[in-house]
Amino acid sequence: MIERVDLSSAVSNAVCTSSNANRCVTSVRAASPKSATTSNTFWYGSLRETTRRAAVIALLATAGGEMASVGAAPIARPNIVLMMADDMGYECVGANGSTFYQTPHLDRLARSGMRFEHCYSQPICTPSRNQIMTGRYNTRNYVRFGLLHPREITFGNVMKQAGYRTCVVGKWQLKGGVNGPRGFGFDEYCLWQLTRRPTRYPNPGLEINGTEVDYRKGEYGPDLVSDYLVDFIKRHQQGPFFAYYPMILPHWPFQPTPDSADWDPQERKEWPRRKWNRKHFREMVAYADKLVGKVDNTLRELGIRENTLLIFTCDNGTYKGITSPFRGKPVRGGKGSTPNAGTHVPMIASWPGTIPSGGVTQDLIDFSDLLPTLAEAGGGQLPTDRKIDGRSFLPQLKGQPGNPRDWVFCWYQRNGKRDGNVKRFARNQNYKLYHDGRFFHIPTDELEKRGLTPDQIDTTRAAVRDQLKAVIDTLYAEEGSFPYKREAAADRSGKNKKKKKKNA
Ligand SMILES: [Ca+2]
Repeated sequence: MIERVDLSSAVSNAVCTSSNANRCVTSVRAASPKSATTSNTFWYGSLRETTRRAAVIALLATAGGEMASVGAAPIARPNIVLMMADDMGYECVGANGSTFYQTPHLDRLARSGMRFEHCYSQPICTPSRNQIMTGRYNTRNYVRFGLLHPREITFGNVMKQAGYRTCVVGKWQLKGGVNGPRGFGFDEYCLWQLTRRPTRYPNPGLEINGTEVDYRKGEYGPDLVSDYLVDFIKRHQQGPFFAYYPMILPHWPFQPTPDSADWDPQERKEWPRRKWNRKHFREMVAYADKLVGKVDNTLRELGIRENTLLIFTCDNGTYKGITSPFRGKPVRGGKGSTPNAGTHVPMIASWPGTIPSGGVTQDLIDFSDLLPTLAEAGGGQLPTDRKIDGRSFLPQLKGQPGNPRDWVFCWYQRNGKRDGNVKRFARNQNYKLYHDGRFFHIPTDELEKRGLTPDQIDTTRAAVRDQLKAVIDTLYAEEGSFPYKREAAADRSGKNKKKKKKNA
């Protein structure tokens, strides 16, 4: 049943602000509880599970001994905005060396803050989102594509417990039903692909705080979710607030943005693959950058920029059909694969007055590090009933040596099957070792075509290989404690099968 609802109460006024009221929504309905759970109540969306999980988190928050304080010294609590583009590899940012893509706002953030040359994501969306939100390697909590297990605790939960107002806007794709984002600690949300999968760019369908909203007047999805974020920031400018912005751009379908010469506000469909091209991808990267600038400028205009830690990264490498000129050579996108083209991503952090300007660091970062870093910045506490793999890099942001990593780790299997096709590797800035023994010197073999032969492995390289092997062995030994075996098995037997949707 479709329930007509009053926009003023059901949808945040961000949807119909004075600036966009003339192109406001044309169709709104409350998301039905059925659409939240469909055939998959075993997994998520069940009231019982949500209640049980909330109780666990509340218990963790009140049982002092159960939680570990991350930061010992009193700290000023900054606002935090974490932006994560979708499918935009390291080679797509001007500050990283691109002259092909136009990213003036990101370049300005890099100049005002710190740029990371060795940040590594997972090869594809859901694995990265699981890891960045929970601070845990996929080996511990990854069930399958398109799902974050409801018993996981995210940086949303941690920051909310720390007293932050929390919001998530952009792309979700982690199931959970209308209550999912709130269960993961977010007070508010404006998302694409929560309980359904409509189009995302021109005339999109979104879900806003439990309400499905369909747009039909030429609106652009990335504008709408960033409008919501700007409004959230304005409403909570007294802080502290935490906003997680997993951006919709510049993921396929590659088609015109409102800034493109061929923009068509009447377009209702996602363009088919045969029409995708690099020109539009390039324009989408520029638009993503523009939205980064929109958030940055909002913080400036409100006078809270110096009290806000702003981080930009990306969930995985560029789509494989896009080859970009970069530092004098062509770089083919490698989304879905483990070499640099799939996992080497941009990261820029800006916090004027706290992060020294113009810094470039070689320190290793992986996606498990975000949660402890945000927790330390905000005085949050990490759950102690589970292993958190990340390491805070807040000291480095403050210009201190900190405790940088010697390695990063990746456990990757898109469908979650714990079989012989799982890829595991550990790496540092220059060397990368896979579980099967393949060992690469990345600066001379970025595509991982050759591998080091025994005669190329001197004592120095052998020591590195031994160190990386110890990392893999340790984490491999812990795989048996994966807590969601029963659910994963049921999922694969078809018990929890949901109708197939287009993979996005
Ligand atoms: Ca992605």
